[in-house]
Amino acid sequence: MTRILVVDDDNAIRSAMEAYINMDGFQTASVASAEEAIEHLQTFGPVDVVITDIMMEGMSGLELTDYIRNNYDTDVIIMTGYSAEYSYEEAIRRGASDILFKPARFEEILLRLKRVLRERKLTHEREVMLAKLQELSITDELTGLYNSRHFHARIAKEAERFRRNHHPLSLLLLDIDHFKTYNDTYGHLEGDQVLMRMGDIIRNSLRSMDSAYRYGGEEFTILLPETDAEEALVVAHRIQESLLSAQFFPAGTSEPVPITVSVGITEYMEEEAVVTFIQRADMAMYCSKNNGRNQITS
Ligand code: GH3
Ligand code: MG
Ligand code: MG
Ligand code: MG
Repeated sequence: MTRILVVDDDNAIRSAMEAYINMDGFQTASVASAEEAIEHLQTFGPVDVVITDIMMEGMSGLELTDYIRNNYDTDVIIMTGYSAEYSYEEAIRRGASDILFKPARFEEILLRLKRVLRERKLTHEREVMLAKLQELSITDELTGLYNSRHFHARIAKEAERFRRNHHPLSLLLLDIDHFKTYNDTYGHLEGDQVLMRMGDIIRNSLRSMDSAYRYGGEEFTILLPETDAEEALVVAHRIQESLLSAQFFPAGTSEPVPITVSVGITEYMEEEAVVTFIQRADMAMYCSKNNGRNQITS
C-alpha cells in the first residue's frame, strides 16, 4: 500500500486532494500544518510521499522538507502558489522530488505523483540490487564465508587501524590436512561438503569482531582484532574441538572420517608490511604441518 500525506493549510484544497488521491492502492491522509505532519509521521510511521504546501502558518513547507529528508526515506512534492522560478530551485535543492504550481489540475498532480513513485520504486530496486552485488563480491559461494578479495581489503584496514591505536591484531591461518587424499578417496563433491561444514564450524567459533575468509581452496583465514596470540589460540582450540566432534560420513562409509586442520597464529608487528604478516602466519601453519599436522603453532 502506497502511503501519501497531504499538507496544506487550505481546507478546501486539502480535502479535495485527499479525496482525489485516495484511490486503489493509495492510502492518503491529510493535515493542516507542517507541525501536524511531523506529529502524524511520528504517530503513524513513515509515508512514501508527502505533498506539501510551501506557505503555511508556523513551519514552512521547505522547512518540513528539510525535516523529512533528514529523518525519513520519504519523497516530498512541494506545492506552491508562487510561480517564481526560485521556488522550484529552492525546493529541488532542499531535496524535493518535484514541484507543483497551484492551481494544479488533479490530472497533473496524479501524473507527477505517479512519476515520483515510479522513480522511488526504481531507486529502491537499484539499492537492493547494489547491496546484493556488494555482498556477492565479497562472499565465497561454497562456504558463505568472506572471500580472499575481501580478506586483502580487510587486513589492510586492520593494519592501518593498528598503526593508529596499537591494539593487538591476530591472524589465524588454517589448512585442512591431507585434503587431496579425502577428495581422491571420496570424490570432489564430498570434499565440498567438508568445506561447507568447515565454514559453519569456523563461523560458530568466532566472536562478534572476528571475520573469517576462505583464503584458498582448503585454506581459511580469520582476522581477530583486539586479540593477542594467546587469545587467538583459544579460538583455534575451539575450532579444533568442533572438528573433533563433527562427524564426517562421506557416502559409502560406515565409520566417520576424521578431518583435522593445521593452524598458524601470528600477531601483527609494528611497521611491518601486510604480506610479511600473512607470510608469518603461513610459516607458522607449515610448522604445524611439519610437526605432524592437526597442530596449532603460534
Ligand atoms: P596437506 O595436509 O599438506 O595440506 O595436504 P593437502 O592434500 O590438503 O594439500 P594439497 O595442497 O596437496 O591439496 C589441497 C587439496 O585441496 C587439493 C584440491 O583437490 C583440494 N581442493 C582445493 N579446493 C577445493 C574445492 O573447492 N573443493 C574440493 N572438494 N577440494 C578442493
Ligand atoms: Mg498555504
Ligand atoms: Mg593448502
Ligand atoms: Mg591442505
